[in-house]
Amino acid sequence: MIVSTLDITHISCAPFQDQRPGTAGLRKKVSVFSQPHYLECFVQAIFDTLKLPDGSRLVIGGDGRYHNYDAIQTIIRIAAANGIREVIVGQNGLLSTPAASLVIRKYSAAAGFILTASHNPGGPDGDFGLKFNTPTGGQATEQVTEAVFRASQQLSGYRIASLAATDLNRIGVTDLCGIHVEVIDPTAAYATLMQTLFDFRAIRAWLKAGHRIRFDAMHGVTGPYAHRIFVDLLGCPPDSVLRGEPLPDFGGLHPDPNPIDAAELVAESLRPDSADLLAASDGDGDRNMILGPDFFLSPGDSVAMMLASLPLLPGYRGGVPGAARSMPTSRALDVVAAELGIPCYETPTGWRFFCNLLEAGLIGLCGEESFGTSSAHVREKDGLWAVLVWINLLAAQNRSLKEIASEHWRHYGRHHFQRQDYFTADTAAANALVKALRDTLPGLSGKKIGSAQIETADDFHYHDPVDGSESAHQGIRLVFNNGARIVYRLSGTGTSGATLRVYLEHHVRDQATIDQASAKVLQPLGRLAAELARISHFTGLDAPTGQI
Ligand code: VG1
Ligand code: CO
Repeated sequence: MIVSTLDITHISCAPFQDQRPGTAGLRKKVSVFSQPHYLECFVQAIFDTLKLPDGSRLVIGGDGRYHNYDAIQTIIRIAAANGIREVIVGQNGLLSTPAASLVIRKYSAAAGFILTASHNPGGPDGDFGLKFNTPTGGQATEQVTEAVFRASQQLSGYRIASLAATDLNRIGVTDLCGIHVEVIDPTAAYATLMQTLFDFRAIRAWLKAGHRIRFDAMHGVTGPYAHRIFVDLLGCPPDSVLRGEPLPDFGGLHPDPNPIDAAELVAESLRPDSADLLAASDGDGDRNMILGPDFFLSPGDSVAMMLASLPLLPGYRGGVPGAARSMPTSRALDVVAAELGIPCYETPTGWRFFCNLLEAGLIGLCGEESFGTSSAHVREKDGLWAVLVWINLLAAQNRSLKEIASEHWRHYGRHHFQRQDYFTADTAAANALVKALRDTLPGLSGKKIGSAQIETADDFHYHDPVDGSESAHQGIRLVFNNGARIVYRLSGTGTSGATLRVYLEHHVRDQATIDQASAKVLQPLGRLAAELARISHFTGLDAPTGQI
């Protein structure tokens, strides 16, 4: 009998100094990630930090972007050299971010690697990314990613096993020199879970009655999931799924579900024959955009309205113990939570901050303004889950999305919300702006501006109620006494330059202002935000470079 043993080589190389993970993993241009030793070193730094026991099980999958396939082969080789003995990987290297979270939990894996730069463009000139998740299925905490960064800066090399390439296209089990590699159907466990959370029978009946949905997968990872769930299980016609084939360059598009990058879907929603629900998801399937006929549902409203209607969904009949939103997300959720008498937590931007709260059972629903929503069913935000929530809510209530929203606003008031982005190639200028703004905070507190007064002016500091960890400088908040709020922070997901995000919000209760367009209501606040931060002075920009 021939027993093949693992052939492990130690490769020496100089450490990289730029491997600090951002809001959600390490994101760099493909050209950076694919340079010799770069990915290998980052993965080695993760193993050095996590110190997983020998024989551990690992989950690997990605959004299918350029470099996905090769990177998976490299990660398997480094993992094998670092004691991993079982690898679970999605067929064709695909796993949506929420499905990966689920698979990690289901298979009790010691860790998971998710290869994605989310909504960032792909292809040889695009972006690549890698994030790693813990056995809970959630992203590693800020403390762990910082420890990985420190380890990466001191690395003297990495260990790699010589293994034949794994055939990722065929579902099944292979033994590679004692490493058990299982290629799984990426949609199976996820589709099964969704059927336990939602009333598929009611949705099928609603669809049979002539209602229609349109889902734009934007050539990201959700295409196969959408086909399985919407077409195979719910009986929607196949053309309900647009751009359903995952492509390495996302067809040259930004796989970002927002009204600008998914403009085609918005145009469809304005046509007289619009579907009843139109939705899109991003490259890795954790974001969602929800539209109805002639109606755009803002993400902050979406999570608030979900909380108000949760008991209509089979998986959530008993409600949730609490809810949470990232700090810049509109406070629409707080108003609903207050009425329900449950706590609403405010966390820094990035899904990883929700994970402790979810794991401790303190919350059961959470969301971000950046088109992210999810519940305790996984430890990542979940695009298709959010779409199913809305399809189920429409089927259960037999009212249009617009009608549901109008009624919600009549009861709770409306939180007009907008995010303005200012991109500058000059990172130093963006940092100087934030520093100057921080320095003006003491003088802004209590300041009268027109008929309103600034009640709070601070730099958001988070104290995690579960593990007691502290996260400082998470965004500058100006809270006014008239229901308005301005938040400023720098993006942590870009791969070049800097993006200043300015979040504008105004809670209004009178029907006339409720009915106005958010862009109009928030125009004066946007001007004020630009003035207070002296955006033009620091960046030379007189208007946002992007607006959602
Ligand atoms: C952005 C969003 C944030 C989101 C993050 C990851 O981060 O603002 O809310 O969690 O992207 O989303 P930033 O630092 O650029 O503002 V995804 O879909 O990339 O995993
Ligand atoms: Co994403």
